[in-house]
Amino acid sequence: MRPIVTQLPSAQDLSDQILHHLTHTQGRGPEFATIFDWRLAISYTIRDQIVTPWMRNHRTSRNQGLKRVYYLSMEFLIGRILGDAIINLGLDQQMDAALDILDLDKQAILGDEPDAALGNGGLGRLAACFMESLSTLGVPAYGYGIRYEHGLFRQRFEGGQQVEAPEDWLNQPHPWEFVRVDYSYEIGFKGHVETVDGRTVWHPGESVIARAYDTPVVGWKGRWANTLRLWGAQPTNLFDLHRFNSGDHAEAAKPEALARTLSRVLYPDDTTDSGKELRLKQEYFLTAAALQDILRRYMDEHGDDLTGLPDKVAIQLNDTHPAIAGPELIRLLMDEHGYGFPEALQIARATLNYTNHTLLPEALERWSTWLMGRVLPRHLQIIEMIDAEHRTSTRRPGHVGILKDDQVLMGELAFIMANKVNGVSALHTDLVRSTVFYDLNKLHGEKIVNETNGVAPRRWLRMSNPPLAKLLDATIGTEWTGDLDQLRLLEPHATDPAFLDALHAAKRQNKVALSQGLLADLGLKADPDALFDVQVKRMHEYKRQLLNILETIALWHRIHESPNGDWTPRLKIFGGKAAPGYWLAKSVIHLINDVAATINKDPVTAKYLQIAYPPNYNVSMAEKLIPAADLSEQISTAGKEASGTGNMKFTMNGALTIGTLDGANVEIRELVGPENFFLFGLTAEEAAAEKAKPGHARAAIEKSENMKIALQLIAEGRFGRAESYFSVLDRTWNDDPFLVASDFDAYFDSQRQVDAAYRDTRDWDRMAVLNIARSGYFSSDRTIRGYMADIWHVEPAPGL
Ligand code: Z16
Repeated sequence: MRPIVTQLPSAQDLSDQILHHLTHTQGRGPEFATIFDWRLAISYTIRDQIVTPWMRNHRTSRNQGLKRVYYLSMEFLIGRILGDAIINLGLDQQMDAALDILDLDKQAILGDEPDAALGNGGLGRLAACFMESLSTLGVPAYGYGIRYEHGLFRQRFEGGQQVEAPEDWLNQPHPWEFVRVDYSYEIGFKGHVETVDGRTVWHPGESVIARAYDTPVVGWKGRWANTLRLWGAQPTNLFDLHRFNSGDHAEAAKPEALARTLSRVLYPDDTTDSGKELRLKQEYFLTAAALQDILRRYMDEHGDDLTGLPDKVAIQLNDTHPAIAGPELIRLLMDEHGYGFPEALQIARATLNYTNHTLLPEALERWSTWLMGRVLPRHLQIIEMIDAEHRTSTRRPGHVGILKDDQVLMGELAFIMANKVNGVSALHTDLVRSTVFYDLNKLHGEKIVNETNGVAPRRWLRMSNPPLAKLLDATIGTEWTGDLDQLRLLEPHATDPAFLDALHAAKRQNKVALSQGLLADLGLKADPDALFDVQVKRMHEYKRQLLNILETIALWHRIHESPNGDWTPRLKIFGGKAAPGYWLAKSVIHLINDVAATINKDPVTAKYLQIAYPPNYNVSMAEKLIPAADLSEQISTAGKEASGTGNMKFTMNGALTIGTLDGANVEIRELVGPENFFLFGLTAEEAAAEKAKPGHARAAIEKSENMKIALQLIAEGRFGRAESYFSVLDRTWNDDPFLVASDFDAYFDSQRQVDAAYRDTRDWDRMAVLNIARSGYFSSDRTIRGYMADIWHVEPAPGL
């Protein structure tokens, strides 16, 4: 294979192309063009460049009959595309020059793009990073998801409380997608099952069309691009003219109504199962469309014999959400292609794999057999067959299975149907083996493997942190972008004063930029030399934003006691959304905002302590906050956070971590060195034991002066009416399932060590260098190589 030489366009070429698209695609002359018109013209220009590696993929993969990876996910949290595509194509300098020629402001153009927020948090963003790494590594792959018209809701605060508004990213042309009217599949629901001449036929009672919308995802250096194929629902027949004419207008519109709701909105629950019929339909819609597409492509390329499927197809189920893939693949093999059950089962099992992302019981999907039987009657039959086969083959009747108490356990289904099952960090995988899948692990120990998460360094370092990227390029060359282990080359510079000064300056530049944003958006005057302490993630009790805000209150109180003390100035930054029905998480948001309002206007503590909670945390905001952070808050109750991926982004960008031994924090700490990490709190084992002690919360609060003070100030109404947070206070005193009280003093003390460490700027910066230098392991390129070797058994395309 010839090495890939890509001809990069010059600045002049780009500016010509942009003007061409502005006039011919966008239909606007430059003198009338808005920012939006220019952004579209620029996006089409960049998209043109991606088409080359995209076609290379299609030709090579098909002509050479390569094995492909299929990543099935209900969420892809992409964020903005343009900036990332420019970086990956290596066109940043040329584009800057082109924009100079056209006299356009790059930040304004990039900032005009709405986030594609088709995900809740970590799981969706992981899928997006994986798509990018699959392209960077040149692995033939498709991502399959749903083209939600409305992504994750937008968050506002009113009186300090979260208010949700619909997100509307498709209310304007989306320049990155190609609609494929020729790839449309009918998806059935409900109806009844019939057996004719020994062959089972499902007659769905209703159906929709899944239509493909393709977005190319380009990898580093523009060598390869894969497809993210999102399904949009279309009505099977636009409407029933006959019914309409006879006056039954509502009945005539029914098929359209189902189609319009199916891909309308992303469920906003992070790590909780909503259990709604529409959600089950969405899951089946994605899965059934993907499997039809996969089988069609396989038969096009390799003929009708589907026994060879596992040699050419590896399917990854992102959590249990697409776990109906097991029964659906068996159904297609049996009912549509005539295979017997044992053979269908064997083919499906050799093709499917399952990633577990949580141990929280409320997140493990279960569907009542009643609902499953009504929405997917044929699938319920097949689930019963899989369950029966599992119980007989393991010769432990009555033992662990898929059907239990009239419910279908989707975790068990996914496990039993998978060739490999993986956890997402070393600790999490151990806990998967010893807790949720304890019994299944005893039966199939070889199935479970670990693949510690990672993040894409192109987006999360090169694109989002230009000052640091520039310094890295100047110090260790540019190869780190595609080979993050090369960050190791920084280690010798950890003792070089000139380098430490430069690193400090890069961080400060990001902090100044963020401060300007906070001033404009929140009216908050931040001191760029204060310690920027950041906790950004979904609001959830187990993530313990409550611990953070209680510590803030206690600190505020202590500063008041000795206002002339030697305090280390700090800006506490929070960001994150609560699921709309999660009342406790919402009252923590309310509390943080009320505490911020009080503390920020306190002249006594003003120079030492401020709080910022910008609303509507999303991928674009993360790209601004993470590079400006000094301290990364990773303080979940040990054993609850499966991995975390924000933790990795902070480390890579030179923030130090204050954290518990949870998820990937464990591996981060080992790699960066325990002396460069602020550890506190109970271990997963200790936490489980502590929780089992009756009265643990009250006992721990009584022992902690600082915690008592914080709770008392809230109860006194110092931040707002105490009734607003009654449920939070009550739960903390009487139940405290996530052990805020038990870990409080350890956290408070650890924060004081942070204060002291930050005052030694040289040494802090030295630790920051070591964090960056040792973070290479957390590239999603490394993660994907792990999946390739342990799970998928695929190779990059020849020459890549
Ligand atoms: C999610 O974001 C995660 C788990 C889950 O079951 C559902 C959703 Cl929407 C997260 C985990 O909480 C986090 O620890 C992990 O890093 C992330 O998935 C990616 O694995």
